[in-house]
Amino acid sequence: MEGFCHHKAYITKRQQLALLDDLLKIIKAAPFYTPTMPKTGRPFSVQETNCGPLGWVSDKKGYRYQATHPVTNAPWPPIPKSMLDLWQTLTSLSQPPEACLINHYKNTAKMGLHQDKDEDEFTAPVLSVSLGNSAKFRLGGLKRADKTQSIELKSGDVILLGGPSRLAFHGIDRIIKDSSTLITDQTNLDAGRLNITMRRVTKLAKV
Ligand code: MD3
Ligand code: FE
Repeated sequence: MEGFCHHKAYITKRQQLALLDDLLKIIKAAPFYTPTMPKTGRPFSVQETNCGPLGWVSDKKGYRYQATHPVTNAPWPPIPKSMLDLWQTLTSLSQPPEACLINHYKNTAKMGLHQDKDEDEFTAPVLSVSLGNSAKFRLGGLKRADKTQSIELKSGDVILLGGPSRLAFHGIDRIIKDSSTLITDQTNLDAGRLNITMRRVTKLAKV
């Protein structure tokens, strides 16, 4: 798919440990919550939290971006410098990401095929970092029925979804248990996998 770029093993083990440390601090300030599906109220199998000026949330009322945690009502913590640096290096955009969504997958969690369309700006790419156990990621086309491919995302991989791929259907089929030792029980994260995505939500200013 045009605009899709997979940087395998982009983040070193040391950087992954440092990033995990940053994330654990964020999770202390903004604990994971279990989002629910709009209308049905069915819980996601993934737990989520955010950092940055805006966070993506889902509940019975719908999907949206908001400045505060839906359970604690506190403002989201700031995006760590390591993540902002990664955005700057890989996107070359002068304007920072506004949302940084943190997804936690237990080994049995998955995410159905969907498009990310809740933003007002689609010219900026989405940047995603994988930590912990590997995932079978599915990437399709612009229509749900388009052909899909399966891609393994490992700890330290970074993917960029720019151009047409920004609106591609995608999902997580499954997590591969015991495929990484990065996230241990002492992190209170039940092993599993973390995925961190940064996005532009509002329109980029004309510079
Ligand atoms: C392709 N996350 O947070 S990351 C999501 O692993 C999401 O947690 C998955 O889908 C995860 O919305 C997949 C890779 C990813 C993220 C955003 C995309 C792929 C994307 C946006 C557009 C197209
Ligand atoms: Fe998505």
